[in-house]
Amino acid sequence: MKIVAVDAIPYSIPYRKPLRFASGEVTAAEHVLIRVHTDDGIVGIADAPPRPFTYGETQRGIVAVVETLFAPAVVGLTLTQHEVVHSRLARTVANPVAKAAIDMAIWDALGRTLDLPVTELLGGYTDRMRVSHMLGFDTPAAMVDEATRMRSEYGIEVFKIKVGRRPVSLDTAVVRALRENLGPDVELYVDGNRGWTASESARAMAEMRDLDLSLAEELCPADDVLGRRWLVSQLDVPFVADESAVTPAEITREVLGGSATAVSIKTARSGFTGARRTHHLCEGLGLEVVMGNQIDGQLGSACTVAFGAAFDLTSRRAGELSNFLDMSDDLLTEPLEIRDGELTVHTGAGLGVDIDPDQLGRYRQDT
Ligand code: MUC
Ligand code: MG
Repeated sequence: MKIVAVDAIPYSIPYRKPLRFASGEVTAAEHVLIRVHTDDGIVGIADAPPRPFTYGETQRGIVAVVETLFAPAVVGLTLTQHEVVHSRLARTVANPVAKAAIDMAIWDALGRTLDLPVTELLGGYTDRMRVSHMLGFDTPAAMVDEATRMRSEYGIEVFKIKVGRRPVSLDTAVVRALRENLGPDVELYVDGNRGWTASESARAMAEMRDLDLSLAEELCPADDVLGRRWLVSQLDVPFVADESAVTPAEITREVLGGSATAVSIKTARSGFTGARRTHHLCEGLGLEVVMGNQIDGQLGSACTVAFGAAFDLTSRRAGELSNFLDMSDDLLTEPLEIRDGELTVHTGAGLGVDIDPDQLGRYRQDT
């Protein structure tokens, strides 16, 4: 049960179709595979997807910080010392994605050691989640086509629409076209990645009042403190804090300050230990929660569904679990499958998924 080594392996897999949004775009999954080795010969895995435009972490930076700082901090600990790992890594204020992947690979190694699924160790509430698909910037017709295909091929009935462009009518036209073409029964919500000002957001939300949106996420920057409070106070849907509130302390500040009324939990930047803290805080505060997507591949999505399915609160809403469908390939031996709009947690030990060594050999960038 003792950690003896941590590897950080950079790899790159192209996207079939780039994902564009107000704060950036992703054309390839340039991620880092984290492997935690134990003295029993167990190997736990997790994925670190750098999002430089949001948190400043890069692929090379993640490899470097894991090798020089975080691996030495956890080697020698046992797999059950989640709180020691958390406190040692938390000395570093930034690098949420690198820290999260180490935490989740340790949980995977623990599950494999005990021959139990991580989702059961975390909470074991259910075995599946409904899926929400994230639609990146495009024309109204292309976004309607994509949503229609996701609905007919995978049964997905929930869509998060990226907004935050100027003029706001570029986006409001998309949302209107989606509602008109998909009908009243699909769930639609919007995510601005801080692209609009508070007043542009207010204008756009007023223009879309008849479109039955269920949530609005990060429409304007949290640092526009009074503007955002003013915006949130006039909305009739929950306002989701995503990149503005990563830690429990940030969530507390945003919510008590009136700048958010719901929270996106992303295992890719919180790990399981941090996400569990966030879940408990949200439950205590009575906040709605969305399991978010950090533009994850299949390994990252396996982590999100393992955590989301573990609790009542996190499994109520559809989780953002489908962006791996836009990748040209992936690393797992058995692909994740979305059926009838749901993703089921793999039932094996740990995360229940394994890396295909040939696939890793093909896409890794360090050999
Ligand atoms: C999201 O919900 O914002 C886009 C940028 C990022 O960090 O995550 C994605 C999705
Ligand atoms: Mg977001």
